[in-house]
Amino acid sequence: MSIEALIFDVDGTMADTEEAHRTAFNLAFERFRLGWKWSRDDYRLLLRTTGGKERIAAYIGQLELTRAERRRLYELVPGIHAEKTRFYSAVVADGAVPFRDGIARMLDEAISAGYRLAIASTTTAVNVDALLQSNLGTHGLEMFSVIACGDQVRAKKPAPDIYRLALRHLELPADRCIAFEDSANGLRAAVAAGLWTVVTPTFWTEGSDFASAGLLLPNLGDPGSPLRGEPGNRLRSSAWLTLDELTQRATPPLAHCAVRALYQVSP
Ligand code: XBP
Ligand code: MG
Repeated sequence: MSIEALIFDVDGTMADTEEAHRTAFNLAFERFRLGWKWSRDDYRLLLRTTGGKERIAAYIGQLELTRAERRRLYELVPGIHAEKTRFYSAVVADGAVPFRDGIARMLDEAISAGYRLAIASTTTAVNVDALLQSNLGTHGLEMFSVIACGDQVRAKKPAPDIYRLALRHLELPADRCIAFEDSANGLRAAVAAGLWTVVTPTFWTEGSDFASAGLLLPNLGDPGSPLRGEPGNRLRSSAWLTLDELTQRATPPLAHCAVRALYQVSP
């Protein structure tokens, strides 16, 4: 099967965004005078819940509160999250959050080779727009055939729904696509949707269970920022992940497919 599309997660994968998210959450909590402040350690644990609204609700769920107070706070979640999104998207729109090493290069290589690009993210749509436009320019969104994100699906990662939605809009089977992720939740979602997945963890997700990843790297690397110990440690051809090596790795060897097909044909 030949690869036809690359599907990117956003937060942590395309850019290391979670410190900006954490800061935006804390600014929103201040604005609502809640007395909450998420430390880096708090946030690393809270990131196990995907989706900002769901993360705030999970935090409220673990506080010692009266039933009435808990209900009052739950009702505030959409407003708190909207304020957080205003803070976050403004910071990103100002260009404060650059793409990770290798992302811009991989996008360009894929487009030049005639592959289609897609997004499958848990984050809010306005955040995706801000990040793509600040890093790729006003036409940045046009590089992507499909942008599946945020509340377009009810069940967020690790559920496969957002990846299945992206595949449906691409009108491609999973084995014609490759996913890029940074977290255990994201990897589980992509693998459950049948996708071969490259994982590039960040500080917020390193040390998680990435056993089902097709390839695990610190980042995609670039000629200007080669990966230490490559080629040889994990990569075969260069000190950065090239589109050629990526697609060779994601496509099982033809012989293997042929033998398997023969086996399935013969009774
Ligand atoms: C990561 C998430 C998001 C962000 C915060 O999304 O789980 O919730 O942490 O963004 P992904 P929102 O890795 O799938 O891109 O507050 O907009 O949810
Ligand atoms: Mg992510």
